Amino acid sequence: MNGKQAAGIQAVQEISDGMVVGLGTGTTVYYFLEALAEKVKLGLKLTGVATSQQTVELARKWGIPMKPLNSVQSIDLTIDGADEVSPDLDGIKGGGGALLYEKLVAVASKKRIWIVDARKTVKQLGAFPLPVEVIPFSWKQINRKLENRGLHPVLRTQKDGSPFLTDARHYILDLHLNTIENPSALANELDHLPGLVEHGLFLGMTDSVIIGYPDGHIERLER
Ligand code: DER
Repeated sequence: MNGKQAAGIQAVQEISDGMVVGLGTGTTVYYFLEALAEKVKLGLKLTGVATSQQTVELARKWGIPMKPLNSVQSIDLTIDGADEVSPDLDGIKGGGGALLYEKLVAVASKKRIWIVDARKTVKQLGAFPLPVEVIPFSWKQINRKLENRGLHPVLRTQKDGSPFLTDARHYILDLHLNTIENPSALANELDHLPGLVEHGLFLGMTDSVIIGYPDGHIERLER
């Protein structure tokens, strides 16, 4: 077992019959979905709301019932991964390219839990490049603005060198910042940049974090 698997399996304990559950995206969530599917096979009733096509395909393969976000009134609990988690449970997300739909599902959720392995916990955010999702139509203008602000943007590309496309068909610029002194000030600045659709600073957007370790033991942080 690895830390991601331990965290993913542990998170299934949070799901009870009849819940509407936000299904995050990424390799840790993969283990959560795999374990959740076993409970569905044993009769657990739930409605999943996926945060990416990648998650839709996994949930469909494993028989987890789903509805689109627009078809549910609210979400009881969202389980998602994260790329970095700070001591005050702020985080950087978007490493998997799903940050826009993840944030929309997160803000529609009564409760949110992140599942991570121990490597994701940091003293200060920023070592992981901060993803920002931008509209292709004006990405070069936005890239220049971010460069002029000293935020070191790099266009995320696929193996063939073409721009990575999100499920919403946007581009992603990864900001290589090393450290982020004031996450809320940076989030506020990015929120007001025309053409920048969303960023990977998830501040105050989780209630708990389940940390998994390779020996299978679990730590849990509460807001
Ligand atoms: O894109 C995201 O925010 C995903 O949740 C992802 O980056 C989580 O990371 P993982 O694949 O290591 O679980």
